[in-house]
Amino acid sequence: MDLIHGMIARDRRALARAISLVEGRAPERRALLGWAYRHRRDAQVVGVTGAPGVGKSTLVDALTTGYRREGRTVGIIAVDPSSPFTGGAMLGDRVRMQGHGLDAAVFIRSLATRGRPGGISGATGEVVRLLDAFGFDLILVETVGAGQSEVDIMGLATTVLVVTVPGMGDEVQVMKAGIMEIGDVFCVNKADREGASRTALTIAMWLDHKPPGGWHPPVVQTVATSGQGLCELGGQLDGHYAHLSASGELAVRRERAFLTEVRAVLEHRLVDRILERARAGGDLGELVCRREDPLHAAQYLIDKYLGGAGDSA
Ligand SMILES: Nc1nc2c(ncn2[C@@H]2O[C@H](COP(=O)(O)OP(=O)(O)O)[C@@H](O)[C@H]2O)c(=O)[nH]1
Ligand SMILES: [Mg+2]
Repeated sequence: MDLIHGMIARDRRALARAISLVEGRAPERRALLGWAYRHRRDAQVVGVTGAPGVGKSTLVDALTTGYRREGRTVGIIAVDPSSPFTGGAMLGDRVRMQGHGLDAAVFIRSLATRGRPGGISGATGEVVRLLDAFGFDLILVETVGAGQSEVDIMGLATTVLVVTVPGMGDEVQVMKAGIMEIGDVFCVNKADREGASRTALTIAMWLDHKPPGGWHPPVVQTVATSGQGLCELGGQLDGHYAHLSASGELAVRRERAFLTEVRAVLEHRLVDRILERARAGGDLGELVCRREDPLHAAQYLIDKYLGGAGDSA
């Protein structure tokens, strides 16, 4: 396929087109992903997550500046739930990242989630694969930290960076249910504001509850807009990667990422298949009419269309 030749020749337009085809689930998708898997380079993938407005995009931009200084190439994916229609990045992200827009060693792509639960991590994983095979040294994935799909996406990362801001320490208890658990490096951004040290301390204290041994997640204070603390943050991200390599945990994470992708494909396919058949068979309308509880309705469909393969509700 011409597109694959383009990817091999490191043609960015070919990469952009390949991503669009994969995202749009075009027929070429299989060949592209097959090629990407065979030519994987297993680049470091840093997942950057946290609530909207904490400064993730600004941090990604500043980290990228640092990586470029070291001569490393960077692929960036922003998973953007806010644009179900345009499929584009928030204007703010575009403007902010513009500094790297002309740098051929940096590639930025925004993925719209388009309200596809379960499909989000699938598409993201596939785009990570394309960027990896294309040959970027480092891949940064920015997502808004909320819910299971976020945790799933972070399953694709070798290193998870959780971003908070001063004052959010009090919310640690709430956050820990999800994203806090999977953080490898923590960052209190906007440290130019009051209370950064206290928030950092709260997070550090919470992290002390983690079982000892292995990697202990550091908490770094940063000011993304001025670059303060960015050197240390970059160092901790690299340090975590070095730890993963040395301890053998990197292989475990890669297996986990692989399974995350398999799972995403399965979810997508099975759910689609069951719903299609149920719709064609008139079951959906009937279930709605009967107004049984959703658990029973789902179990009925599983039993009927998966031959009772699902767990009993
Ligand atoms: N004061 C201060 N503002 C920041 C800092 N980092 C980011 N911002 C600002 O916070 C706003 C949101 O940043 P953005 O990177 O878009 O956050 P995101 O939604 O997490 O990606 C922007 O106006 C940034 O300029 C910081 O360290 N200090
Ligand atoms: Mg952002």
